[in-house]
Amino acid sequence: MPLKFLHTADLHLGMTFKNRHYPDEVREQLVEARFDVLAGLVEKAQAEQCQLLIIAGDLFHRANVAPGVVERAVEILERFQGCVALLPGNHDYYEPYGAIWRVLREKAFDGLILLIHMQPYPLHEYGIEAVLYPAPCDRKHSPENRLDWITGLDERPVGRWHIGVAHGTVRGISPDFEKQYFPMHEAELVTLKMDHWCLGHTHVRYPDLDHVERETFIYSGSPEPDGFDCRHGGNAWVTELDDKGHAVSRSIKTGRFYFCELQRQIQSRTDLERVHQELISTTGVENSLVKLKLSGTLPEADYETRISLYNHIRDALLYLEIDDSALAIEITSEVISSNFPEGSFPHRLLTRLAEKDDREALQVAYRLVEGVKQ
Ligand SMILES: [Mn+2]
Repeated sequence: MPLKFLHTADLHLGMTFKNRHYPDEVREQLVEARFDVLAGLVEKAQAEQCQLLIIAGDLFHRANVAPGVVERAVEILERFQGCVALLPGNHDYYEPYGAIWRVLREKAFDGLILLIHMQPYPLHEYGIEAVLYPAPCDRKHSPENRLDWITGLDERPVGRWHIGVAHGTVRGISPDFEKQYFPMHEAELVTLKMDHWCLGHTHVRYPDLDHVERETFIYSGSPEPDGFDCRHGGNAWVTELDDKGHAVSRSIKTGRFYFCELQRQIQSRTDLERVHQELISTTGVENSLVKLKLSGTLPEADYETRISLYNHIRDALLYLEIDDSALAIEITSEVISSNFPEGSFPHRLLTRLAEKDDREALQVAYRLVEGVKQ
């Protein structure tokens, strides 16, 4: 019988989303979504009949997250009728007397395995013929990973499957310019001869495919997007290891919210309405958080009333941030005449550019003379 497990990481429970000016009700939804996705993962693992649920670090956002957050997580995880293996990541790193790990030890249920020590964790007593080899984080940053103990191991416990669980970056795959996130090398992971490596830290799945086979390591990515640098719908892996130790992983969609950044150039109210149409025809628009950058021009009257159009777009979305600093009033002969006396240098210059229909030069020149006027 193959071994089947669900692999996730980077849920960041306890994240408060105070980094942006989200309205309170949006912020609350983002906070709650992290607990909901954990509950969803447990349900999916159950429905897929997984024997094991592996969380490869950063289940919690901070090492000093409120005890209530940890208790809620345990209550959700306890619903899973298999084993839960939990690795400390660099956000929820292991400290023997740290809030998270103290509460977890106190509230632990049978089947919750805290991968806190650099030692093999055989799962035979849970009816699983696998051995887990963790690389637990014990601080926020480290230039060295926690894999050495595996190399130095004299003998491995008997087991049909040997699975590594690590949190940190892999050179060339996840950005770590200052080499402070427990950096690993793919070659190192290969040398350690595991049947499979479940990694956490990078919030985007790797490989970015729906189906992968016999990869040395895979990152689950975050199951629920948490910001504008996380442009996917949230994923997790359901992995099967066959009797020969060959791994096949299937990506499952897990998230609710979707963050996206758009840039649009507009020249009329119709163009802006088209952006609105484009957004509302996207599925899941009500759960979308959008950063929209507008450039181009609008006729004066539309420019003056653009905010009501923005609000119209905003109503369809969960959250909208608009940057229209590159959007300007369209310069027409009326605009020129109402701002500059006829015969003046600016009037003559702008009128000539308007006649040549050189929109870009006209906008630049208008901005310049307006600047001088002030
Ligand atoms: Mn991390």
